[in-house]
Amino acid sequence: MSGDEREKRRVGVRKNHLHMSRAEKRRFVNAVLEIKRRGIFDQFVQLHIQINSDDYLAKLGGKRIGHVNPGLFPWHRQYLMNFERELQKVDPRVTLPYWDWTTDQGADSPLWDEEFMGGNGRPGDNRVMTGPFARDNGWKINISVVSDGSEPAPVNGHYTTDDRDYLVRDFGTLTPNLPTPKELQDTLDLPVYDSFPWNHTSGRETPFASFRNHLEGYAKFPWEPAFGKLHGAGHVWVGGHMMYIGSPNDPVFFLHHCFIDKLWSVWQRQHPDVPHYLPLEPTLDVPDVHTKLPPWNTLTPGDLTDHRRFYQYDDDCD
Ligand SMILES: [Cu+2]
Repeated sequence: MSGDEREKRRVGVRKNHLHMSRAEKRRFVNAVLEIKRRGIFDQFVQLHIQINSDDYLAKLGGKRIGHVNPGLFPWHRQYLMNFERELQKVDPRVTLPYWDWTTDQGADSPLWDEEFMGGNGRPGDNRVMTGPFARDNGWKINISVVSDGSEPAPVNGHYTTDDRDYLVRDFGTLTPNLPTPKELQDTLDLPVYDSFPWNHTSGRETPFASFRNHLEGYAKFPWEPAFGKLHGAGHVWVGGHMMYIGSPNDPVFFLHHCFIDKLWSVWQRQHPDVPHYLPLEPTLDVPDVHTKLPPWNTLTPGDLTDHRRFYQYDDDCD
C-alpha cells in the first residue's frame, strides 16, 4: 500500500446515508454528540455565522469567502473536512454521510429516523421532539440566530439572537418540493464554473455562465419557477434552523453540504476540459484559485479542487 492509499484509508469513504449500516450511522451520531459535548460543534456554528453574515453583507461589493461567490465549494469543502476530522478524533472510522435530496425525499426517509437525524418539528413551535437532536434528549442550541427581517432571509447578513434553545424544523412549509433529478442535471450541464460579478446575480442571463450560482440557488433557468433552487431548496425545505446563517446547528446541514460537495466533483467529471475553479487571476473581493481561504489560511481553491486528495465518495469509480 502506498502512502497515498494509506492516507485515503485513514480519511475514508463518504457514503449516501441510505447505504450505511445501523452501526455506521450510530457511530456518526455518537461522534457528533461527543464534539457537541466538548464545545467543538458550537465553534463550527459560530464560524459559519460569522463568515456567512460577512458574505451576505458584502454581496454587492466587499470581501466574500464562503457564500455568494466562487469560494462556495472550496470554503465549504475545507469547513466540512475540518468538521470530519473532529469527528474522527472521537472515532477514526467515521466519515460524513450525504443526503441526495433529488431521489431521497419526504419526511418518511430513513434520514429522519429516531436513531439518525430525528424527525420534523411538532406543530405550533416546530420544536424537534424525536431523535438524538431533540432538546429533551439533550441537544441544546447554544448560539441561535435568525434573520432580522430587513432583507429576504436567503441573502440577509443582518441577524438577531434567538433565545430558543431547541432545534427547529418545519419540513416543506416554505417550499413544498425538494429538487428533481432534472433540475440538478440542467445545472450540472452548465460548462462554466462561475462568472463576473461573482455574486448572487452571476449566470442569471443567457448563457447562464455560473454553475456555482445555479447550484447555490440564486440563479435559475427561464423554465424554472423560482430562485432558491438546489442548495437553497435543501435549506428551505428542512426549514427552521436550516433557513438561517446558523444552519449548522442542525446536524443535517453536514449531510446536505456533503452532497453539495460531491456535486462539485460530479460536475468536474462531466466537464473534464474546463477550469474547475474560477477566477484564475487575482479578482476584487473574491478568492482566486491561488488565495488561501480564511480563516484557516492554509489551503487554496486550487488545493481543494480535487477531493480525492483528501477522501473519496462511494461512487467515485462509476
Ligand atoms: Cu454555508
